[in-house]
Amino acid sequence: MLESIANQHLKGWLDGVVVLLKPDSVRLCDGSETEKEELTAQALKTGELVELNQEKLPGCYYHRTASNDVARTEHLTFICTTDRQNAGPTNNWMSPEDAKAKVGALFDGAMKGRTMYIMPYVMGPIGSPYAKIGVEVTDSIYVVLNMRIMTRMGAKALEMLGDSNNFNRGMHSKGDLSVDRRFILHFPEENTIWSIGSGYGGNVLLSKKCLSLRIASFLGRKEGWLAEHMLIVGIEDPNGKVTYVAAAFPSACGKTNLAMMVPPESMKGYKIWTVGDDIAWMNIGKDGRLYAINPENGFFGVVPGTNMKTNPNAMLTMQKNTIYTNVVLNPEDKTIWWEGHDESAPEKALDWQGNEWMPETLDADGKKVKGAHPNSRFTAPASQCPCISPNWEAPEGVPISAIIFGGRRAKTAPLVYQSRDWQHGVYVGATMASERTAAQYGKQGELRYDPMAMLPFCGYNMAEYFKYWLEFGKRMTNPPKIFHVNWFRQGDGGNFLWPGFGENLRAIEWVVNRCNMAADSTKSGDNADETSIGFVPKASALNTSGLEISQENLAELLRVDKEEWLQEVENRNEFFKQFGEDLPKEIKEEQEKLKKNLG
Ligand code: SAT
Ligand code: MN
Repeated sequence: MLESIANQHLKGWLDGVVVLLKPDSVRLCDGSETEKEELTAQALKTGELVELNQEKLPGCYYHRTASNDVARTEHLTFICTTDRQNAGPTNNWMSPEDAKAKVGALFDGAMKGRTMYIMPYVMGPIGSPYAKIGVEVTDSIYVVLNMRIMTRMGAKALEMLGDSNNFNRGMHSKGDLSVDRRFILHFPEENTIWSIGSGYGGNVLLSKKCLSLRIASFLGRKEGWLAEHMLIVGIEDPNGKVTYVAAAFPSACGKTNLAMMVPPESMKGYKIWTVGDDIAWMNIGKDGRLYAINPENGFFGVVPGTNMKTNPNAMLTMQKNTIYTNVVLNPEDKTIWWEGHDESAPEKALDWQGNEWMPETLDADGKKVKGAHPNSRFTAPASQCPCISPNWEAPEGVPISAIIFGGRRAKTAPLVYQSRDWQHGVYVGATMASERTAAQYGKQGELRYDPMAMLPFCGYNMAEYFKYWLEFGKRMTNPPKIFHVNWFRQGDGGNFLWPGFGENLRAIEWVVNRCNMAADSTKSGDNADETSIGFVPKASALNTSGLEISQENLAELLRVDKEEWLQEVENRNEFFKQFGEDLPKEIKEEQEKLKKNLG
């Protein structure tokens, strides 16, 4: 089998992998339809997949993970750099030697009695100068079928690789699916990933968080580009002008919804074009602007809460050729359901663990048992999205006019504001946070800082990452403007002040106007006020036509409260302490400036 592989670097690596993993057989995936049908048939036979109703959901299948294996396991995720310092205070670290000894022993013979699938894949549009190649081996058909959707997988990747040695080496085995023997290891210096003991998306689709963020952020710094946890979206105004923005949010802040947003009725003529919903690779173009590609080929999105009101485009994307993981299965007519679905729950079904479930099922505490796991997912081809951008596969990417950072903050952060310049913008990204309210789990007001939404995904020392961002800005003659948004500000009674969803386009419209204004947008102009935290829209500059919102609520949404912000500065100080002397002086400068501005 391996004899057919012409690339000697690849063959050499695979020879070693086979000796270690000892699979019964080996299959090189070509990405063809025939291969998909064969593997699907096998997975149906073993129960790894369940065929869904092919009339209602053509090409759709259902999968359940082990019940201890339903999300990324950050505490079992390691950055294995030679020098511990290079992983930084926010990552788990193991030395490459220790990691290979310890986890190599788990890989030894892990594929006995199993088939090893070899998947060459491309991240980024085929032929793009910014695309990267990876090869993942796995013993899971579910992983192969997901990777077919999430990446450009198969013969075309081998073709693009040619005889180059420049590819990511990814080794995955389900192992015995025990949490005690689960590890997700990154060796950035060797462009290598090892993952064992899991069958869940982010741990095993090595193209996604492992390669496209952790390894790519490391490579990006070395090679002069950015790998970011950002959606990419084009906003077409009524004149047909399209402005592209990239946006980073921590989880549960509506990234996929924003990427596929439907403009409100009253904003006629606006169109939203999705380029990506999770990851952006960004390079500086010849014109000194920043260009973004979406390295992925599909969406791996959260399902609960998705319906025709919250995200019709996501709903339409997942009507065919989709793999559903850990939702409710109606065994009668082979359809699926989840909490927040448009239709009412089936009267009797199987929950995400395969147990009999009814909508009224209560747990020991008398609470309703959820049928779908809160982190249940759909995997669907990006090309099926009704609002996919005609430029989503442009080899050079799309030009980014604005970078938007966002968090979930009940107080403090206004609906939208603009940083004064790149350095201030990096500070705004570095101090991104989400706050819990009493209605949610955790302590009220408890803040979790998540710089650029990259805390779990930065493949090197985060203090160095801040430095790299600061320096990167100086290389662009025409850098994007940097903004911050908060859709979640609350009034004193705990009510949301902003309606969210499609109406968020009103804040985005202000962002776009700030980017495209003829006057110098490093000044306040007539659509913004300069405040201690940056430029905040004048209430009159936000388009509120067709929106029911009181002047008081609007004023509250845009208010910068001195006391809240002084407290915020204190909290940021606490968070930054872990970086010690490594924290760039520019970040300290911005922190001091903010404090001074607040008086
Ligand atoms: O499972 S993934 O890590 O890919 C999804 C997510 O958490 O964003
Ligand atoms: Mn993500």
